[in-house]
Amino acid sequence: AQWMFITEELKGEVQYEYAAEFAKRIDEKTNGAIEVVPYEYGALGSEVDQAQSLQQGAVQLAVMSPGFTGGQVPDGQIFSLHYFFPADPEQTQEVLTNSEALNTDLRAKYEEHNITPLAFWTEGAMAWTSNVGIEEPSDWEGLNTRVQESPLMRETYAAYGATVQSISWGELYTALDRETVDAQENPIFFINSASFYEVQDTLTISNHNNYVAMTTVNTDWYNGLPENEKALIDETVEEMQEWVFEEQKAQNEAGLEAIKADTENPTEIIELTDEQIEAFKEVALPVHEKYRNGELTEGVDPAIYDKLKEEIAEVTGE
Ligand code: 6CS
Repeated sequence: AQWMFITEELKGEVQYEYAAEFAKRIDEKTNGAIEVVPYEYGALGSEVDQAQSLQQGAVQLAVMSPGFTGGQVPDGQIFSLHYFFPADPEQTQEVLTNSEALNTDLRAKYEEHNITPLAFWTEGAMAWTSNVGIEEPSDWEGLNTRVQESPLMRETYAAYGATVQSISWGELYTALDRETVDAQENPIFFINSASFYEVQDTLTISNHNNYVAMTTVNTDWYNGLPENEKALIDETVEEMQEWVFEEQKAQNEAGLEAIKADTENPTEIIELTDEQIEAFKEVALPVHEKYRNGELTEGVDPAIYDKLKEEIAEVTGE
């Protein structure tokens, strides 16, 4: 058999390397009987096109960012709330791996759209880049920032005074360079590998949330597999949770060093102090309740929010 596995990133980047490692493990476990073929971003269109390919069964597996299906699965937007998940990435990963709200309840919401998320994992803490040096909420005023296809992201940045634009990451470098977009958010490894820092003067280590990706399969295809093949997929996805955590950690650390070392494209690195983070939280936290109550985007299930919030509190002990 041959299974297609699409990703939203390029060779060397976390999502693609995940698919390549998954392919290697399946090959070893089946002595080559099942071949998994990883695809880079762009091979099958934009991230939004890719989500459709998975839903329609044109491909069997995909690494997908919930931000690109924010309109279809409103509850998937929960990952883009600012300062909701634990600040510590290990704790965030613990929640992502074990949460019932995510792995059972949110999974069911995606399955209504023929997408089965088998696992949720972080690609690292998000950082902001801009030319103005974002240090306090009011620095966002008048900035047009790039986000994924998630209505909540619009509301979150609106609370800081910014406007947003949804484009594919493949168009982002040029948009920043031409200043049709002023700012963007991504984990540091990606800011380095996609070279966004070359066309931005400042990088703010804000830790406002974690980039979350999902390992997904086409629901109909997966449900139709023989039990042993389903088990093979499940077991491999589970094993890879630890692998991908280490992979993103190493890539994010190396990415920060590479940005600092590029003296031809100097970037001012701003690390927010606890006090500065508090100022962002003051604006961001009221957005959580509004999201939960469905005031910002329609169709959100408050029970998922409530359960996840409790699960987070159990992990952080707060
Ligand atoms: O900014 C984005 O849209 C892209 N960022 C990452 C880290 N992965 C893929 C995604 O499309």
